[in-house]
Amino acid sequence: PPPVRLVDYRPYPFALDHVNLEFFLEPSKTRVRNKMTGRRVFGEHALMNLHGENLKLISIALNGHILPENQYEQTDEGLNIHMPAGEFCLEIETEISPEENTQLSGLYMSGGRFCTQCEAEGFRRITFYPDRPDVLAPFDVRMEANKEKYPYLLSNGNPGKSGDIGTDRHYAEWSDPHPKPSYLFALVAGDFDVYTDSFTTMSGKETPLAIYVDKGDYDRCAYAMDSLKRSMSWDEDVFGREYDLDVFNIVAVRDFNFGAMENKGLNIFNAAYVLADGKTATDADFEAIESIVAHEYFHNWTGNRITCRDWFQLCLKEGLTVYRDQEFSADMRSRAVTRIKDVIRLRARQFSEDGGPLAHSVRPDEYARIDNLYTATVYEKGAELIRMLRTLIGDTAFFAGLNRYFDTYDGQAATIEDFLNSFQLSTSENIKEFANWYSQSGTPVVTASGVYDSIARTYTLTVGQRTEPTPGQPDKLALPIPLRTALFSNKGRRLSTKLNGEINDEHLVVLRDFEQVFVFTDVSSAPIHSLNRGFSAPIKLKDGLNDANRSTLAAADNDPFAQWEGLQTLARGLLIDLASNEDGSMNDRIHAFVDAIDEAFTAAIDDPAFASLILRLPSVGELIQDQNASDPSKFHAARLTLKRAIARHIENSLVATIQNQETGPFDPSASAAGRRALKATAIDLLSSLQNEHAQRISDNFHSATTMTEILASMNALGNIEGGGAEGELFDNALTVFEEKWKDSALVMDKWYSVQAMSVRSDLRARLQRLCARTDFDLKNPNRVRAVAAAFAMNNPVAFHAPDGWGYEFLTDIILKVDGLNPALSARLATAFENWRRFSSDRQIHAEKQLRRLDDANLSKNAQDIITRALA
Ligand code: HT7
Ligand code: ZN
Repeated sequence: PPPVRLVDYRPYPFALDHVNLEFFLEPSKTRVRNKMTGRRVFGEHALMNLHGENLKLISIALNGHILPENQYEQTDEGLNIHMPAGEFCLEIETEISPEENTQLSGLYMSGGRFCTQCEAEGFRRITFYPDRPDVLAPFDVRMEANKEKYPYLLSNGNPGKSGDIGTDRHYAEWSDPHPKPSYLFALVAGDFDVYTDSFTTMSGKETPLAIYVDKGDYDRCAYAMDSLKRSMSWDEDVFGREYDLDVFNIVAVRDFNFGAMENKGLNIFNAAYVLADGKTATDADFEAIESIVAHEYFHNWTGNRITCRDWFQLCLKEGLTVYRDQEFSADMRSRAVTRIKDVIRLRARQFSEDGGPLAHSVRPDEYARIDNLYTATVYEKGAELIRMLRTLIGDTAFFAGLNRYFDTYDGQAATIEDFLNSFQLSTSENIKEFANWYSQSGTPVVTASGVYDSIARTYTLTVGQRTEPTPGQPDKLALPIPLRTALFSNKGRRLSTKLNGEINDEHLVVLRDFEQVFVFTDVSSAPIHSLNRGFSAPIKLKDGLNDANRSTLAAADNDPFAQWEGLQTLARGLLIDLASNEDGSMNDRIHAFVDAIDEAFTAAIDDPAFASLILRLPSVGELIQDQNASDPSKFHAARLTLKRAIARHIENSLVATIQNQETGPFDPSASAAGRRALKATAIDLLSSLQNEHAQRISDNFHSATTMTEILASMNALGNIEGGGAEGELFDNALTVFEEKWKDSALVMDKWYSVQAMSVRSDLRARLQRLCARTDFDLKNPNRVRAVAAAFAMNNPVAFHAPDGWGYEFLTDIILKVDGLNPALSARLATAFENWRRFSSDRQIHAEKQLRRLDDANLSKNAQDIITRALA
C-alpha cells in the first residue's frame, strides 16, 4: 500500500458533539453500542468515513432509523456512510472477540481481565469510528459484565452511576467531560487489588488516586504511587499544570506492547513499570517506574489537553513529554547522572537509528505503518529538540512560549508549527531555521579546531557541521546548533573570556552555517576547548583535541557531564584502535587511560552513582556506529582488554566495594541506588578477570539482599567465558534463583534475560532450552522481549556470531511472533537495522535471514521494517 503522507492531510468534514458507548462484556463476544451525535462542518456531499477493523457489524441506525444497505458501504478499512446535511445521531452496534485478540491493540484479555490499548489505531478494532487524533469528543461510557469475575469496571473521566443487574451481572457508568480523540479511550474490567491514596491539587481539590494490580501484588505499589504524587506536585511547581478530573486511576496489566499508555484519567501500564519492592525490583526498575509514571501523568497536559492534529505530529506530545519526564528525573535524582544516562540511551538507540536505513526525521512527512513510528527519534531526539530550544531562547522565553501554547491550544489538536509559533511569539530570537531540526533526519557531525594568538590574546575557534545523507534526504541543510562552550588552561583552570562582547567562563556558541569562526578575546593562555557541555545539542563531536588535552579536561572540568564525556571520548578512540591492533603496541595509551580513569574515579568516590559511570566503557553498539565492515567480536575483545586493565589497576578498591554490605531496610533513594550501581560496576569489572573472582562473585550472589546485586552477580557469572567451575557457578545461581522466583513472572523475565545476555559458549543450546519451556509464552511481550530483545540488542557477540546462528535464532522468533503480534515482531526486526555496517561475512548471514523474513508474507508492520532494512 502507498505510504500515508503529511501533505495529504485533510480536516474531517464532521464534528462529534458527543459519544456514548455501551459495552456488554464477554471474552468471546463483546457487544459494543456506539452512539455518536454531531454535525457536518463543511463539504456538501462528503461521505462519512469511519474506520473499522476486525469488527462484526450488527446494525446501523441514523437519526433513529435503521440505515438501508444502499446508504453505506463496508470496505476493508471500515464504513462509508452517505450522510444528510446538518446534525446527526448515528448508532452502530458491533461485536468483537477480546479473547482472540493477541495483537494487544483494541479490546483484549490479559490475565483474565478486559483491557484496551487504542493508540495509535486500536479504537477502530472496538467500533466504527473516525479513528484519527483530530476528531475530539466528550465520551460517556457504560459497561455491563459478570459481577463476580469483573467486580471493577473502569473507564476514562469521572465515575457515575453503578449497580447490579439481576443476580450475577452489574454495570458502571463513566463520563469524561474533556473532549478527547479515540486513541485516549480506555476500558478495564476485572478483579484487582486496589492501592489507594489521594493528592490535593494546587487549587485545593482532593483527588482520589488508585492503582489496580493483580491480586497479591498490593505490596508492590507504594513506589509507583509515591512517584505519581511527586509527579503531580512537580507539574504544578515547574510547569504550573494542575490535574483536571475527580479521580486518577492506574491499572497494571501483564500483557502490553509498550511501557504504558496515558488514557485520560485511566493510565494503563505494563505491570513491569508499576510493581516494585525491595526484594524483586532492581534500582533500574525503580528508576524506570518513576520516570514512566511521570511520563504518562505529564501527558495529561502535553498530549491529552492538547493533542496531535495527525500522527506526523507525534513528537509534539512525545518529545515534549519525554523532555518533561527527563527534567523530573533530574530534579528527583542527580541532574548530572540523569543527563549522562539520557545521553547513553540516545546514543545507543537514536544515533544508531539515525545512521541506518530506518532513519527518519523527528516529524516525518510519510510513514507506511504508524506503529513503527514510535521510535527513539520521535521520543528521544524529539526531547533533545525541546532542550535545545530552551537553550537557544532562554528560560524566560521558553516558559512564556509554553504557557502561550497551553493557553492557545487547550482542548485542540495542534501541529509542530503551532507549537513553534507559540515560542516565536515569545522570543526575539528568530527560530525559523530551528524548525529544520524537525524535518531533517541524520545526526550532524560537528568538527572543531582552534588557534591561539598569544600576542592578541585571542582564540579563534573554527566550527563546522555536516550531516550524512539519509534515506530520501540526499542533501542536508545547516542546522542551528547550540554549543555550550568553555575554555580551559592547559593546567586545567577554567578561563574567563570574552565572546560577542560578553565576559564569561562559559559561552553559548550557536553554529548556524556549515562553517563558522568564533573569536574569543581576553584569553590569558593557550586554551583547551570544551564543547557541547551538558550535551547541549544531539550531535557527534570531532573536537580536534589530543588525548593529553582530553585527559586534562577529564581531570579538571567542573561540569560532570563534560568530565565524563572527556573520558568516554578517550575510551572510544582507544577501543576503536585497540580493535584493530592486537600486537600490544597500545600499552602506553592503555596505561595513560587507566591513570585518567583512576584519577577521575578517586575524585568521584563520594558520589558513587557518578563514579560508576566514570568506570563505564562505551558499548559495542556505540563503537560500531561510525565503523564500516566492523567485527563486533573485536570490539568486545577490545572492551575486555580495557576492562581488565582498569580492574587490575583498582582491583583492591573494587574488592572492597563489593564487600561493603548493605544493612537496614531497603532504601530505593537515588543515593542508595548509586552505592549499589557502583557495586554492580565493580562486580562487572572484576568478572573481566575471569575465574580469579568467580567464587567471590558467586558468594556475593548468595549473600546479596537486593535484586540489583543479585542480577549484577548473575550477569557477571554469565559473562565469565570459560567452561568448568565458573559455568557451574552460573548454573547453580540460576537454579537457586528459579527455585525462589518461579511463580513471579516479572522476576522470571530477569532470569530469562540474564541467560540471553550471557557470552558463554553454551548459549545457543541454552536459548533453545529457554524457548522450549512452557512458561516461554509467545503471547506475552515481556517474556518474548526478555529473551529476543535482550539477546539481539544486548548481546552483540552472540547475536553477530560469525556463523550466523544469532541472526537465525532471532528470525525464528520473529516468524513465530508475527502471526500473533505484529507490533512486537516489527520491533524485534529493527535489531537488523545496521546489518550493512558489519563485516561481509556477517552481512551475508544477516541478508539471508532478512530475505527469509521478506519471503515469509509477514504482517504489514514487520514487512515495513524489513523492506526499509533491505532497501
Ligand atoms: N503514548 C503511548 C504510546 C503507546 C503505544 C503506541 C503503539 C502501540 C502500543 C502503545 N502503547 C502505548 C505511550 C507513551 O508514549 O506514553
Ligand atoms: Zn509518551
